[in-house]
Amino acid sequence: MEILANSVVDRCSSTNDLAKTLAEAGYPHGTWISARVQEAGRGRLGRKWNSTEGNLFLTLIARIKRQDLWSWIPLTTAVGITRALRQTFPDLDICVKWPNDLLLRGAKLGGILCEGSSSSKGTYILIGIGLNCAFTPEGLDQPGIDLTSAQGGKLWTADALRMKVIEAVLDEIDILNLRGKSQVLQGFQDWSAYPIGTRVEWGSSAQQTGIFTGLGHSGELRVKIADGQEIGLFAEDVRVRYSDNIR
Ligand code: BT5
Repeated sequence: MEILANSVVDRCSSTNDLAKTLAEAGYPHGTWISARVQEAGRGRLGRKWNSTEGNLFLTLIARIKRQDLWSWIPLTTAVGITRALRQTFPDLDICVKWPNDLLLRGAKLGGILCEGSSSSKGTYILIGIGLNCAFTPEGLDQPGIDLTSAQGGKLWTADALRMKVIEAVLDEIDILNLRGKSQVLQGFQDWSAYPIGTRVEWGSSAQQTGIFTGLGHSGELRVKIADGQEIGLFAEDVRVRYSDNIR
């Protein structure tokens, strides 16, 4: 099947799979592909992404020369989308939950799945974005939310928001490339779902807990653990210890 770059297909397994085909064919930075339905939408660590029609499913190809910036792409994407959504929906207190979640009222509004690869056509990162525009899927194993219901019912579709999201992410990556991490760090500081000083936990054991102290050079979450030592978390699922800490 030929895939038309920068287009919306009716259905596919995952837009990250279609984007991979495009990236392997040499398509440049900024190329995107979106689908109305994903039959095997995925999250991180083998989890599923509910992908029924109405919400946004989108993947962008990023080709970034500076390797030291690659690990910042998930957070840069989250900050860029948050910036755009806050402009469009000034009454909604949309937050970034490190490293890849968009939250609203403590519930999941969107998620980001970045997958990197390298081939004869160069190195690229696939930035997969799922955003609940029109409705919240039923049967999620954690609280979810969508823009339409959060806004009081005026229908917001994927079609209305797709180009805003694409432009916002590409702009934020441009600024990262040109000026470094300061804008992403500022966005994260302003919109993080929990502030520095919050007690967080990760992994399956309640003993894996510490105090969030900031972000490290690679965008990792720095936490101070029981013995006073500071460690970095790179891809763990971090939970806030007390739910009243979440904005
Ligand atoms: C993510 O994973 O949050 C990344 C999701 C990325 C989805 C996009 S859609 C376009 C592109 N193509 C793909 O195949 N994927 C990307 P993670 O942090 O692992 O969160 C997954 C968890 O979120 C699930 O286990 C559920 O608990 C929850 N979840 C699933 N679907 C959801 C939805 N539509 N809204 C809110 N939460 C959801």
